[in-house]
Amino acid sequence: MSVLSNPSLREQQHPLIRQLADSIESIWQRHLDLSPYELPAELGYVEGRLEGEKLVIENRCYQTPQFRKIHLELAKVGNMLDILHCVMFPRPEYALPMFGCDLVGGRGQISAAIADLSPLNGDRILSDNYRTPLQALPKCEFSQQRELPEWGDIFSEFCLFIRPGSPEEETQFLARVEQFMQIHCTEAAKALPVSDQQKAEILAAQHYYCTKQQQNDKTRRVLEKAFGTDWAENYMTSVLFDLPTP
Ligand code: BLA
Repeated sequence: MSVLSNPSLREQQHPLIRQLADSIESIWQRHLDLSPYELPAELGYVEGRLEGEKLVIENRCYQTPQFRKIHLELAKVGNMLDILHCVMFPRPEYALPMFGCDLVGGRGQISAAIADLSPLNGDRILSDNYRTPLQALPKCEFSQQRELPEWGDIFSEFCLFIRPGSPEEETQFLARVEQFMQIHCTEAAKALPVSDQQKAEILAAQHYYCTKQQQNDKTRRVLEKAFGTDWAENYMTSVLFDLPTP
């Protein structure tokens, strides 16, 4: 069962999160050949408590011919924290980057909006079929750029990490994520399987990416406080950033 068929959580989220979730799903439905993806048991819909507030997590997950897993997660902690998390994990047979997006907000304000198409090759630079259309996108202007954490060496030169300063900047961020996603779906549709050697390199790069994301202490702390250390470790390594198997 798809847990987000109950739209209640989405309707309670910050408008930017709601709009981005709707937009991501409609692009997926339009461009990709979606099949169900089973998350580990009991982890599709989760409830916990954090500092007296209810924490709710709703996951929607698919696979496609080019992606082993595409994951959209919405989470809400009372009125304190609204979260959108989205990752598209390519199958290692295809030389595609990792799309990732995280929106974190609370009390009406988004504090962190991040989106990237992160390279998954040895030299960690996007290939020209991505760089060319990404460079051709209209320039973005955001008043508050944010600094990437230490583990953020996985992100590309096109990574956006901002705190939106106005409704206009929120709209601009939304448009940019839609552009990333359009480029990505177009390229994924054209992708051909790679050699065994390149596949091994892609697998190693996916491991590196996931291992770095697992070091995000801000995500981990929210999950630990609500569900405990072991649960948080299991969730981060089996739902949010599971390593691909050869
Ligand atoms: C930051 N992520 C955060 C923050 C919180 C979370 C509370 C701090 C916000 C701020 O500094 O303003 C929490 N994010 C979560 C939780 C989940 C989540 C609980 O997804 C899921 C249940 N994170 C990702 C992906 C990317 C990402 C896919 O999941 C990027 C593609 C990035 N989140 C990311 C980065 C930061 C962040 C770079 C800032 C980290 C820092 O400043 O140390």
